[in-house]
Amino acid sequence: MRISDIKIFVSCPGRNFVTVKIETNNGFYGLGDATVNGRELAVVAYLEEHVKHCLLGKDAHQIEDIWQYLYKGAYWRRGPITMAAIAAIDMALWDIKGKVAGLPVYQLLGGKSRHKIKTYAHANGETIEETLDNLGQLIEQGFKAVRLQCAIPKLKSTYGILGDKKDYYELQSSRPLPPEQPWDTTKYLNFIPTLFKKAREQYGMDIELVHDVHSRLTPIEAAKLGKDLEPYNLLFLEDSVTAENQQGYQQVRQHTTTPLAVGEIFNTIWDAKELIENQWIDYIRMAATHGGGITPMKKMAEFAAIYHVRTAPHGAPDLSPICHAAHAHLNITVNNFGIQEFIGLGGGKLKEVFEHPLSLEDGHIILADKPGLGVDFDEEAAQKYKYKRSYLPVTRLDDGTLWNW
Ligand code: GCO
Ligand code: MG
Repeated sequence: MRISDIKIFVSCPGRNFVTVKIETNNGFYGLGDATVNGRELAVVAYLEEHVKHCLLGKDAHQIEDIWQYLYKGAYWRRGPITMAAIAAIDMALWDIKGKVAGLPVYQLLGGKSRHKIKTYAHANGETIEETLDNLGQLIEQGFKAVRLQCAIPKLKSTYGILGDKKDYYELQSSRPLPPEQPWDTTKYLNFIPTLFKKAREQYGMDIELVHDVHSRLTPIEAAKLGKDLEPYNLLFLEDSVTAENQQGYQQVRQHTTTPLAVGEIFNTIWDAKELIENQWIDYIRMAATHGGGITPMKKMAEFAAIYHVRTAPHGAPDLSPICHAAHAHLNITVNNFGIQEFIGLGGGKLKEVFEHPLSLEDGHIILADKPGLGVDFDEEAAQKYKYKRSYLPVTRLDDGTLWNW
């Protein structure tokens, strides 16, 4: 079974997605997600100019060898653009293998370890009251875990808050340049424990709670926040510190029993190696699209299992339904699955373009049995929604210093 064509689509059904379709000479096709939010066309160029031509004519069954060929064979390893391109090829090849076998991908990965996938939803708001009202609604809908983000009083805007935007908070396509947002660590650290205190007072201890710091703190500040949040028993504190220097997490870990999660921008297992083998974290959040595909995600989960680290894949809406489906197949099979971030199944334009096998029941994702990944992509519908240049925001301190967004 030979790779006969590789097509790359860029569309914007609500937000930009890069979709890869691999076709074979015996009539099969597979789909992959190559979206890097705000840098989409760089991945397209990598795929068009440097990947596609190397793969035409290759045996589509050779998933491991093709992965190594693209990773080791380029000499230039790692990086978000390269790894998203490799990821999309890898997902598409697993999709094809599943279709050829007539089996869902999770069967090829080892079968089911569970029958449903626990998720955490997002509650956010301009005030504590609004955030907690939203939390209450999610509890009523059946969610067992919820992430809380609330606007910081006296800061003009805060990460994770919708504000007056109708679309999800990171889609900035109406603006030509990255929007700038302010940051103030003191105001933030003084405020967040109150949000969680009130959440526990109102809803008790059973609902599992998450918070995303979005890499705004230094290790010792994160350690303090972790300690301050201990009475409110978080499921995990996400991205409390940037992780280029993995040792930063050692410092956070030494001071607090609040569980720690990190990894949504990681590209390979090497980004998490020290974090995992030193047991400085509890959840690894790598995504199939940004972490090089299904092949390395399975290896990473097995490596993490040895060190009591569970998986909690990134689930933002800038990952396409193909990536969400890939996560579902991994989540259903790996023994050390923890939880899946969940921000909706996508309606409207997204539904017109992508058909997927996921549904939500009582705060859990249910994965329908379909051959391959179970996703379909409507090329004609996708063409209606043209790519729009779009950027993530940047953050500055009061004196103008550039900070982590
Ligand atoms: C999350 C993430 C996202 C990212 C986004 C960037 O935990 O879901 O932090 O919200 O900011 O995916 O493109
Ligand atoms: Mg995050």
